[in-house]
Amino acid sequence: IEIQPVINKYPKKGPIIQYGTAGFRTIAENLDHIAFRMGLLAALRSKGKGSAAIGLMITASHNPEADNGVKMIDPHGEMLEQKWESIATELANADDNLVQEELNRIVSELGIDISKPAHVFIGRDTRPSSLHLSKAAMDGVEVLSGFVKDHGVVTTPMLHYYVYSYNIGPSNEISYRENYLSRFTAAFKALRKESTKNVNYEATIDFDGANGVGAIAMHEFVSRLGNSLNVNIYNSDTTTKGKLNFMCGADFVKTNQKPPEGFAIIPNRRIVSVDGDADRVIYCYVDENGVFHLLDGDNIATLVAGYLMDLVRDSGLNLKLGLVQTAYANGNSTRYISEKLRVPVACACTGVKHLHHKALEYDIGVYFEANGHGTVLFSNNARNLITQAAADERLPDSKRQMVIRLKQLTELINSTVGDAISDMFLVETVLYFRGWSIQDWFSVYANLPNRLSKVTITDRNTIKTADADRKCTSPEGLQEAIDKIVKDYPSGRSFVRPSGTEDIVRIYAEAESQEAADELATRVCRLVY
Ligand code: NG1
Ligand code: ZN
Repeated sequence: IEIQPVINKYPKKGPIIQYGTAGFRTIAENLDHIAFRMGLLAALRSKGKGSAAIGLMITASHNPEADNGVKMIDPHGEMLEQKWESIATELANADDNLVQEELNRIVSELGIDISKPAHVFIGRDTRPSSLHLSKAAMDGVEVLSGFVKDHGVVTTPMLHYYVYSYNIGPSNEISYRENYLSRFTAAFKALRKESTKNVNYEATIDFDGANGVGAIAMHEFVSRLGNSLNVNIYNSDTTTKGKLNFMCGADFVKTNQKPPEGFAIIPNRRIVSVDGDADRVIYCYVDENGVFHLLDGDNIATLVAGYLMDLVRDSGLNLKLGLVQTAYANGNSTRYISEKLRVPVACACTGVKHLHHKALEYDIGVYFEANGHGTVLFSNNARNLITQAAADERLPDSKRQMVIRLKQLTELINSTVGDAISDMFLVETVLYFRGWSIQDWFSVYANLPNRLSKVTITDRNTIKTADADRKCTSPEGLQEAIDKIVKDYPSGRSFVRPSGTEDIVRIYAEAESQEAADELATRVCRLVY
């Protein structure tokens, strides 16, 4: 295949770039050649995977509007296999005249039959640069004679779900979009048919769409929800330049510990914020005294895992349930869920692929990052047991009802990847059955005050970690120095790690007061400089 003329259309630009936790991510101007080359690579991956569909998502998620990114989705709708991350990095950084050679090398080393058809699904967020980058990606696929299905503007989890749907079986008549929207609304409505003691629960939320694709998707959901949930959609301006993720959205709310701007806040009303590609969700509210309260991924994880634990127990099914968190999970959430609710907790390295992997070890694996990215996985064993029990007429009614609820929850959850909207439906469902207001949910445990800081150093890769990011193994002596400082703070905890998505080092600290957490973070930051 002679593709040099097309390669030359997308000359390499910018500094060396790595396929990080969330794919390639940088300022949009430097991504043309990356998008094109990822098109090439996705085509090869599809050919090597028996022509299964591979996804390419153009997004920079919660990052500023001027950034963009490219992320590859594997056949089951999961993140790209680790080994391919370095293949992607090499291809992305190859000089223009060496790209062809690099492709040949990948083909021969991996024994890919390039005569096989390739299928690549492409999706993009609402960023002004996304359309152009998605076209570059399509060019890459097509130059290797692959078939492109352009899904246009979609949330990241929608594209993951489409890839998965295509690859699990014969695609049905209705469109991917309709299939996605109707599956989750149907499950949500079915769960609402059961009456509950929903004493404090009110079925109204204010939705903050971050002025991104989440707002578009939510509009489509709302037209199907009927009166099962009243969703007021705000921050849904996806066309005015500069508005995406600006002063709103899940990352803004979580990082600044402030409610989103863009609409009038009603005391004690649940506010649901998603990020720029709608794979993260954060809840918050402002109480009658004007005090802001955050309910982040840890609160969602404990809410969901605690509820699923009850359902498993009440249904009598023998299923092993566990929660996977990262080092960024608030220490009090871990204590609450493991000591009070007796749910086993595991800690994984930062980045959902690590959490996802760990969660596969359970029959029901709940995983969430504190920033609101997560989902629930059900093993095949769990799905089979639940389906069998749901059809078992000898089960007493009380148990059977819980089994059926579990089954409906398996349909409500997008297990391919964290999905802000599916997660929101899940939270709303649990609150509904618990009969809880957002204050009830908030008062279950109190987060330890914390601070997440960042510093820029010459080479962040000099910092190496172990024990799921909780211990620093390099540079020598750093961990001992951190330990020594942490001793000064009751309930103190702090760790540092190089970011996988930005050229910075992150410093996390928690302690009994905000002042103490801030001071601890500052002192550890000084060690890193
Ligand atoms: P990095 O930049 O590696 O810390 C951030 C988030 C991750 C994950 C990725 C992907 C924090 C502290 N880190 O990773 O949890 O979501 O982005 O988006 O929130
Ligand atoms: Zn995101």
